[in-house]
Amino acid sequence: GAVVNQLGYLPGAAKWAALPATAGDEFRVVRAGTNTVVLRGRASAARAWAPAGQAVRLADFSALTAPGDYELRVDGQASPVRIRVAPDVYAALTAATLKAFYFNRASTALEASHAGAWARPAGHPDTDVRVHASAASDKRPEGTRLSAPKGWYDAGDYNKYIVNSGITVYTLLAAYEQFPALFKAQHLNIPESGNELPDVLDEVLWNLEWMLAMQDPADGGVYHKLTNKGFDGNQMPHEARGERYVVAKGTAATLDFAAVMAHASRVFKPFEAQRPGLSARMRGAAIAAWRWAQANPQLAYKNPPDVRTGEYGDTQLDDEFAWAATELYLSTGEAAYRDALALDRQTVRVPGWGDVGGLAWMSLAQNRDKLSAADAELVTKRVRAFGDELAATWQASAYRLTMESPGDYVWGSNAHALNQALMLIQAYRIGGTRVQLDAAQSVLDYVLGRNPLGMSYVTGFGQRSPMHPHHRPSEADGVADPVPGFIVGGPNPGRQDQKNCPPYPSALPALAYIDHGCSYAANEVAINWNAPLVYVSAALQALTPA
Ligand code: G3I
Ligand code: 9MR
Repeated sequence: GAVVNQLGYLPGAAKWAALPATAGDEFRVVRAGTNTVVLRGRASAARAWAPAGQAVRLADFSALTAPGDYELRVDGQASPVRIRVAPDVYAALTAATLKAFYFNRASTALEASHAGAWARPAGHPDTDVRVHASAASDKRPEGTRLSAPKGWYDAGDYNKYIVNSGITVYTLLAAYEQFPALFKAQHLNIPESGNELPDVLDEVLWNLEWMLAMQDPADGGVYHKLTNKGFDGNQMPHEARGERYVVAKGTAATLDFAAVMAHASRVFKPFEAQRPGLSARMRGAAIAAWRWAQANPQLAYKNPPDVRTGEYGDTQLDDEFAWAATELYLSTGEAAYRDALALDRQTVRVPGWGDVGGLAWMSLAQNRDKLSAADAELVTKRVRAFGDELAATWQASAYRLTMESPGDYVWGSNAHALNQALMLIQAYRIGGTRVQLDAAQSVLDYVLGRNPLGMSYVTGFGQRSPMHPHHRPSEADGVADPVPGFIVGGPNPGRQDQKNCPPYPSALPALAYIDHGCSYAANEVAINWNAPLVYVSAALQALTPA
């Protein structure tokens, strides 16, 4: 049948439904539970949409702006589809997707007063981890004991990875930086709620404190990850007691750390009275990390033979250098960092854990007042042009979606879509055009149900959402509902799951998905996938004209 955003639409937003090719020509919107027609329209002609190997028609009901509950009725379609229009349709989503980070906290018990049915004992204290052979140094030989508690579990597994933490923390802090009013008004019911910081900053500090402990004070280098040697079984955190290690320092981890700490030092600067010395400490940590990376520019991480947890390996490090240089320049104003950035040689791309160049452009766009007139103009031009490209893809798409190419449907495709939206929003914010905002909205609609599977990919949200994410606590806690507020990776024709997992119903890019705990390639959760959902849902609320 017809599919829409299952949470609904902001009054002023663009509103699209996708209809089967067999749908009739006319659609009507009626007040829920009545036959009172408030809008009539004609569906677009059927067009083939390659990612799902099927033809689709579209209904544009953007003219429906009055808040309320409605039904979309389409000629030739038996069941009507519920539609909500309201200014607060995404408020609970933004809060829950941020609260999900709290649910993934390491080293602490989740109390029922904050976690409800998903309360659990503390796991992974990480106060006594060993230096792995790959990370050994003179002052810290193999086997040295370190303390690096807190942080978030990366995903469905219980390990902590600096590279993936980097983009995640940045995205959350950027959301706060760009839309502070929304986050200051938020009450997440986390242990720190009600203290002198906005909840989002308290939550991010949980991970930043861990990250700071991952830097070797002797040389500024940063360990790539803190993990077990192999993945844990399907156990609760407190039952997973495998030996923990810090593994190899690496250039990508150290540069991502430098970028995040430099950025965080700016975000926390106004909170000097509440957190004395924190901003300066982060800035110092960023500078020390940068120096280490200058001396070790090519240490691409690879798992040592005895370490089998997530690799987050990346050999292309230009973008990490550019991002770190950008953040250090914006935090210190020092010309050396601006020169290292080599702005004119960087292209704008959709960010991801292994390609962080887009984050540099995002910070530059936000801080054009700190750039020379020529650089500010270049940033404006490039970021807008990239937004125009994505918006043109959206306009030409039979599904009205930026996810048009097979390469978009990677492991974590839902987050790739959201990061496209994030870049569209950067363009819109610096004098871009309305189509960029509308294209970003369509991405949110896609992950919340306007997709060929009719799935809202966020646990606990929408009429049909994942019940069996690859997330150890959700699988092992004995609670029927998964931990709420997590977006799953989504369709991934690569289907890199284990052989004994059930087959996917389809291998087509936008259909290659299965709601099964076995499927880490399509149904895992991850911190770097939730962060752009927090960002995009907040941005659309803040930016969509009423
Ligand atoms: O870069 C290539 C691209 O050139 C090629 O066209 C494409 C075709 O398949 O593949 C691209 O590489 C992919 C890579 O991600 C970059 O996107 C790999 O196929 C794909 O297997 C790889 O997936 C990563 C996965 O770990 C396996 O390493 C995911 O991005 C990454 O999100 C995921 O992260 C895991 C952690 O390791 C462990 N914790 C859970 C987390 C989420 O599943
Ligand atoms: O749970 C792990 C998940 O976080 C990773 O994304 C995935 C791929 O690296 O691996 C999962 O762990 C599985 C491991 O690779 C093989 N044995 C079974 C583990 C749980 O399904």
